[in-house]
Amino acid sequence: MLDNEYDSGRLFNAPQTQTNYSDAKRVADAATSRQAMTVERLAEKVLEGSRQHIARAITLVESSHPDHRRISRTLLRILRPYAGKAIRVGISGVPGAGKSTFIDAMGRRLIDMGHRVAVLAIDPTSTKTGGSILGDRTRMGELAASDAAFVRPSPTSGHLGGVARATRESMIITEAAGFDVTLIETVGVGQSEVAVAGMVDTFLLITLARAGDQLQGIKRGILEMADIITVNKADGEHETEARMAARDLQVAMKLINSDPDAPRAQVLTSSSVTGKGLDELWQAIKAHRAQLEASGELESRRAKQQLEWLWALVNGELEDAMRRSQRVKDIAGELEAEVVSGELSALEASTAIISAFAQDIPTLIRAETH
Ligand SMILES: Nc1nc2c(ncn2[C@@H]2O[C@H](COP(=O)(O)OP(=O)(O)O)[C@@H](O)[C@H]2O)c(=O)[nH]1
Ligand SMILES: [Mg+2]
Repeated sequence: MLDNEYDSGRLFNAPQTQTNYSDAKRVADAATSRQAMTVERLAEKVLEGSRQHIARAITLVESSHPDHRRISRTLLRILRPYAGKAIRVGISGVPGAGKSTFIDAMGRRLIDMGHRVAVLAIDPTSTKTGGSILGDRTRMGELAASDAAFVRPSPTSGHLGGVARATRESMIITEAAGFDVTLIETVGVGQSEVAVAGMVDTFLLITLARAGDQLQGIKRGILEMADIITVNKADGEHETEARMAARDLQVAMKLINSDPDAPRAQVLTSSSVTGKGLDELWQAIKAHRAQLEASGELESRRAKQQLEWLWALVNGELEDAMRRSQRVKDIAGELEAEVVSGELSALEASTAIISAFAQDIPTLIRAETH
């Protein structure tokens, strides 16, 4: 089965070209500080649950270097049959809603119950701010210290497509390594939610009661995606307020969904500080998963996710190839100017760009199709 020179070759050879400096450097650093090993050996170590090798495998799938992508594909092909059994939960909510604190509190609870918890993130903004990673490190300190948890900050390789791919593939790795709950935190600003919804079984929205926060800043689309909603920080003087907000939101959910037959999201309250409501929330997540399994929807949901993912990959690859195309680069500036001045219609210009791109395709996509 493993017939490719890269498959049985050694990992982390120095990249010949550095298409993405930071990615290439990370893996190259890994090469100098660690012994090279074959992809089969790496997969074995991941399956044994070696934390060091799980981290190394994730670094590999985060890389966008074509050589690393090829090795990643082999690694994932070996690991995929061992993945897929975990409970996958996406966690969304506006910044400050308490996602990271919740994951820390819930994660520790799940570990006490005997689960092994992987925490991943999709945060395409983390490249710019770096803030959320630092925040998560301190907020999830206790959880991260546990042997039964694996906490990995969002990859910072740039655009959402790349970040989402890395997170999805990291999930295969942690699941194959025996982590039976995957919690994926997202930033709560839109597109990354869609990406997370495309890879989890249960989508949990964390919201707040105060000052109309529960609807402000949350796009209707995100509410529609939610399987479960919790009004968080239901503690101290805000507990009653949170309960009332949850009741209102439960009523509002009836009106929000554009599909009247779609199951309505359950609305609960929770506090990561007192721990109140966390058990109920986990029960709701488990019940949702059980219902998906019983109705056969889990399989169809995951199949649909795979198909959406397939076309996202095709689109992403085409877009990347388009950006690399020299022929497109050569004519784009002039065409843009002509469209702006009115000499050329956008339709004519797009035809010219696509024709130029079509001539370049055979060389641009070669690396991905062997
Ligand atoms: N009172 C209260 N504060 C909380 C709770 N959860 C989080 N916080 C606080 O809210 C702030 C934002 O939390 P964080 O987990 O970083 O939010 P995130 O941006 O959604 O990940 C922090 O100061 C937390 O200490 C909670 O359940 N109750
Ligand atoms: Mg956070």
